[in-house]
Amino acid sequence: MSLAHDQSSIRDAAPNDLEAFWLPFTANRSFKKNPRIIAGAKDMHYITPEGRKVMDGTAGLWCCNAGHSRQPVVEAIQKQAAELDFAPTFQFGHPKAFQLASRIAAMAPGDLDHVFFCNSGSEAVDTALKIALAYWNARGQGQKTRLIGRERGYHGVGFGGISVGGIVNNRKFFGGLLTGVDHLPHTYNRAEQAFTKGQPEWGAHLADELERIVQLHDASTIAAVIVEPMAGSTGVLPPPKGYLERLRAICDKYGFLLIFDEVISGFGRLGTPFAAERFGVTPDMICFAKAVNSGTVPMGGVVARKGIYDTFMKGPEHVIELFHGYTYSGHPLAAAAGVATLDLYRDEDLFARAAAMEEKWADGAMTAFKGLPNVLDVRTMGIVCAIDLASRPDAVGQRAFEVMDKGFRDHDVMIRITGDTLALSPPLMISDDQIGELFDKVAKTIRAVH
Ligand code: PXG
Repeated sequence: MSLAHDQSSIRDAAPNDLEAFWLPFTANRSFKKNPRIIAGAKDMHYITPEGRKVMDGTAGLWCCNAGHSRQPVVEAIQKQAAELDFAPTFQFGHPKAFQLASRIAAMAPGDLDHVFFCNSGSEAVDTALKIALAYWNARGQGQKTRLIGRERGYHGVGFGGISVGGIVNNRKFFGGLLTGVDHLPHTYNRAEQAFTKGQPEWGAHLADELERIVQLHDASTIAAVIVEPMAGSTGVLPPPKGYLERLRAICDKYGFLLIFDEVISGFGRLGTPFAAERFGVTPDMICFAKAVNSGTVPMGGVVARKGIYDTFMKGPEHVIELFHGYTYSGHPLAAAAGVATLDLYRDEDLFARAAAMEEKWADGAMTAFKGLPNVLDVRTMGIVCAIDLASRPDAVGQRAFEVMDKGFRDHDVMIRITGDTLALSPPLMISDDQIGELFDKVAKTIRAVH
């Protein structure tokens, strides 16, 4: 291509044309007719191109737990870009990735001591599933290949993640998926659980469905069970009291690896570094992403127990132990942002702060939303709240969509939706007053949509 041609194609490209970008998980045609554009962010707010401040009720997409464009994180990324932009982590290494791995391992419970980096939650899930399969192989039990997920589970959009996931629309258009997958039932029952703060009393027995799956397939074929300790994306489903403990006990009884997908629940969202700690249940692997660096640079990872890592560290020392990894595993910018973000979480004591705010958050949410028109249920856990709205008979999801849209345009608040459920999960730096302001804005918006 000649330079002249090059320049003319640059000139021909219309500035800010919305057509070329195919937006993910978005109604593209509707968006492009009437877009919601964000041009800036600081602390608790997004800023529109016209300079309007919109309160971030969702920490982006459950990412920005430290708040937006925080100075220490910004500076760490700038400094890292100038000092070392990229270095491979295949057969080489750089200090920030080691530093961040050590920090995350120290935060993780028990002997979850080893961190494998990737670039998203989806890759974290695929990585954990592959480690599980390779682990049994390395132990001479290669027949253990079956993976157990859960209905209404969200584990990203890779083929592994949608196979063990349980969201119908994320699965039904994409063919046969992985074979040898089965699913536990989800844990939500409105009649038993509506308007619960924290963990519902009802539902621990649903973990026993794993026993039924064992009867069907035999324990010798099952490699791992993967669940979100608190299902997030599917509408916020806190685990029933005793449920995760039972799941752990059944996995131990039969020798299955238990994987917690903490892509949403990690890094303080539930008031502890990981939800595993809050619930007192230690899995064999934890998937993380998003808030590891407050959403600033794409990063995900898997924390694995020492016994899993050690299983691979055998044989001749020059041979690669796990044939898996991504070009950007432990990318310097993501890792530097991670170290600076973990410093910020520590220095501002943001996880303990979230734990201390939880009661006020839960009480405030119930007061603000229970009894509003069309509200069928309100659930809270940590600094998370879900509000189920009644679906319009002819248009599932439309009422929540209108709340999200109107919230952004008329009430200066960003709300996340899934189906007809609204989800709130603001940055953990939110103040008491801002909690009141957020609930006020959301309640006003719900009232404004019929
Ligand atoms: N696991 C879990 C539990 C997640 O919540 C992923 C894996 C995939 O992460 P990536 O980085 O590949 O997107 C997620 C992502 C929502 C929402 O509105 C949630 C997610 C992503 C987008 C929207 O609830 N979670």
